[in-house]
Amino acid sequence: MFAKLVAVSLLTLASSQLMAAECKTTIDSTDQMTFSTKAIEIDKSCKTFTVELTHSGTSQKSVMGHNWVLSKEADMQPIATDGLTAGIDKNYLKEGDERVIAHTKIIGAGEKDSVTFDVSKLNAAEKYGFFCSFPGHISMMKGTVTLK
Ligand SMILES: [Cu+2]
Repeated sequence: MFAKLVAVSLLTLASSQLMAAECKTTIDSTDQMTFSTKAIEIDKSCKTFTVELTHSGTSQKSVMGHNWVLSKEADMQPIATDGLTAGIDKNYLKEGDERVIAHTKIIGAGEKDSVTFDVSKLNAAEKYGFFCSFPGHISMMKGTVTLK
């Protein structure tokens, strides 16, 4: 009887923690070639995670466009390099690049886009990062993604 009560209250606790986890975040990008955050933490209890990208600048996307791309940390620069020639219509990403875990489209001032991905694609032992693949932006526009 006691054990059953404990099990029930543990279940209740677990589900309230699930509900408490924030499984989405909003990131702003600017005319100064910056993201509003350098680090994203994803709670392991999230089944999916959503990133909404906004652009608070005044430049159109052909001039100062930004996207949000998620990959393993080691794949970030190679993905950006391979995306250089893809063009803005392909979001400066090589078509079918399997190293890309998730990405938004390239947006300009006043626009927004969001992407939702399965958290099960991430492994706690691996290092992940995010960046903008617009040519030249990865040097300033990047950060870490941690599963915790
Ligand atoms: Cu950018």
